[in-house]
Amino acid sequence: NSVLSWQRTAFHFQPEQNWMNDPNGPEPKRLVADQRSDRREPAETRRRPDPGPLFYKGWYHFFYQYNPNAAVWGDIVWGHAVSKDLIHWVHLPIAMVADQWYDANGVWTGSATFLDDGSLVMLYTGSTDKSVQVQNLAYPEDLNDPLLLKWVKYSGNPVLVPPPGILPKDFRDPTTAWKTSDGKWRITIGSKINKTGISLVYDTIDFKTYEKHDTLLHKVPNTGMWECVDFYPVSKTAINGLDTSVNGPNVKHIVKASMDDTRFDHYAVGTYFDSNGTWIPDDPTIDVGMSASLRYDYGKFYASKTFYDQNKGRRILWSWIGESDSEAADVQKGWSSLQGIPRTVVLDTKTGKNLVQWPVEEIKSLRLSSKQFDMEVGPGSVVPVDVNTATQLDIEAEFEIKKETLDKILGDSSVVAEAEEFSCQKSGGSTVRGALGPFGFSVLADKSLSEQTPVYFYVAKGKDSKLKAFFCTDTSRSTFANDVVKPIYGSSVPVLEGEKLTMRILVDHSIVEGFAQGGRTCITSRVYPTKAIYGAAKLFVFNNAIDATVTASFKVWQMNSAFIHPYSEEAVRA
Ligand code: DQQ
Repeated sequence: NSVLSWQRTAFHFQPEQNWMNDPNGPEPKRLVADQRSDRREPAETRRRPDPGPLFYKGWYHFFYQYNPNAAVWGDIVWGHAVSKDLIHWVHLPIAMVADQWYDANGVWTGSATFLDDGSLVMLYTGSTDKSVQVQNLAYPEDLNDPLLLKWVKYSGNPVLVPPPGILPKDFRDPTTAWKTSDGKWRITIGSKINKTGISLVYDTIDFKTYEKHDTLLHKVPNTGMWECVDFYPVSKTAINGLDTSVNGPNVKHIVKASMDDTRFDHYAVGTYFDSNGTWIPDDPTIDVGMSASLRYDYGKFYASKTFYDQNKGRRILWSWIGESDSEAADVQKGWSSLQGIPRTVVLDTKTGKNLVQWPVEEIKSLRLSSKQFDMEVGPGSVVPVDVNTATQLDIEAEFEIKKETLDKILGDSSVVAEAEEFSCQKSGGSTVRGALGPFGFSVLADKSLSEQTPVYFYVAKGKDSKLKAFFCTDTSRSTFANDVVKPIYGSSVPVLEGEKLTMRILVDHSIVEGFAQGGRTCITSRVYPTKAIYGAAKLFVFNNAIDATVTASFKVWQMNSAFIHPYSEEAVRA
């Protein structure tokens, strides 16, 4: 029906049909059936051109967890596609299928590593004929083939089996390898012991035999199974990305784990010790997976993986974005899940404490006509933004609260500080009014706003009398459909002295990606309007503050669709 067909995206990567999950070099996991509202799987990758996606002989390669037979998780193989620019894609034949005893129950998530001679190895998790998780080695059959169409599985597989003390179903998703100072390769693999999430470490010379460390890369109690661990360096000073083996005094290291229990991707910034392969967080109170710790994204976003793009000297983050509707709806649509727009990821050199993520620059090639708007939005107002259809948009906006109001609220000791009490999830969504917010955009709204998805800032006074900002997306009124999970998402976002409040929003049919303050806090949501579709989808700017007038300055681009072609000789002719 036309409501369901409208939901298919126009510039996000999706297989032609059926189920997709983790970017691979990613890996697999349990069955859909025992998965609550949560039909998702993660993945990861890294180092040189990392797996997951990787750049090889002029093409970006994207491998992903794929079910060729249905729009639900199961029968997992490695889907494969190539692109020149991370935006337009050509689907390729399946790269690896479950044809060996050591991957009979699925070719799960893995990662690629570029060796010194420019060749490539892939390590992936196989779920064996007995559902034991083991690590396997594969490599391209023909390194002269820029499309890397054929993959050969090493005859000595599996190369790693669960070590003593690790349960057979808790050993998966090998990372991209990085170099140790004595010239060996090192990988880490997520697991758990009781309720403690851990990351095991192995050294290898040839990817066939491995030496296990007695120490772990890291562990955090009460976080459960760590899936799709990612580990990579970021520069403290430069805005370029770093290849996975880079280390030195100006380098911090990120540990990311996809938390199987909560289905969130958590990371922390810390220090890596090459001598023994361990890592410690800069701030132990926000360690990986702790409730106060950082997340790549506060919406729907899991099993992500980074890779170093040697073509442009940047690190890119890919993520599996699952559905928030029902499995029955997915079966009816014939597809489930998509990949987020790839993001460049760097350390926030201004705060030194968090990453910043931003859609890859290539996305700008899809921008069509634009319109600039500059307006004052008074307390309690909703203003339609005249942009014709609003189903494929890129919005960049700056907001400023009138200085008089701000000074009055922050300076008046009788105005109670409320920021410490606020949370996007628990404080009631975009209709709850405070002195200084919420304000932002309602996307995918129908004319009467009976369906709408507000993406907004909430700003409040903190106990130190300074302004604190939150970035939220409220999907609670996004659809009349009753088979959809409709959370209010979000988190705090650092706003530094002299900075305006800025946001960027990408809208593509059923996905909305929001980036606040240059990508310090990000929220991806899936929305399934029933009325605000096709020409009836509108954009509004709103200000629900009680006291503050805000100045809104923003530009809205209509976005073109990407070409995502079936495989043919012609489609891959460079
Ligand atoms: N997905 C893969 C696993 C991984 C999980 C299976 C994460 O390797 O742990 O499809 O989503």
